[in-house]
Amino acid sequence: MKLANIIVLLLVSLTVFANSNIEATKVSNNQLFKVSYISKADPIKINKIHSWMIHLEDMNGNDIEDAKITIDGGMPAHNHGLPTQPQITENLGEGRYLLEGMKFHMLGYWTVTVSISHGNLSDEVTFELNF
Ligand SMILES: [Cu+2]
Repeated sequence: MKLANIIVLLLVSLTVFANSNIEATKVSNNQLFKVSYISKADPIKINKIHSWMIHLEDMNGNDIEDAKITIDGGMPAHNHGLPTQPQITENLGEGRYLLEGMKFHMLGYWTVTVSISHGNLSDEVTFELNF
């Protein structure tokens, strides 16, 4: 492969990697829920408050409509949490929830943990973001 092609491929992969903070889907730690988020800000800018939409499904693909969701997170390497206290402010129906108050105030590796309780089930999932 020509060097130029390799460089183009690298740039494309880097772009994809950089955009990967915008959305993600993961199964919760105990395999109870499938959890997705989409950032309403694209790209997510450092120090800028923005919203996410969270989507919840059970493992059969049914929307979960009346869950309680709390958010925690931070930078493990720096031993600090999120600079804000993001909250679910609206149940949007069809398993979607509006999460307001997201903010990342420095470059680096962040985790965002979504804790879910629904009926007598609770579980959590941790998303990883790199800025
Ligand atoms: Cu930090």
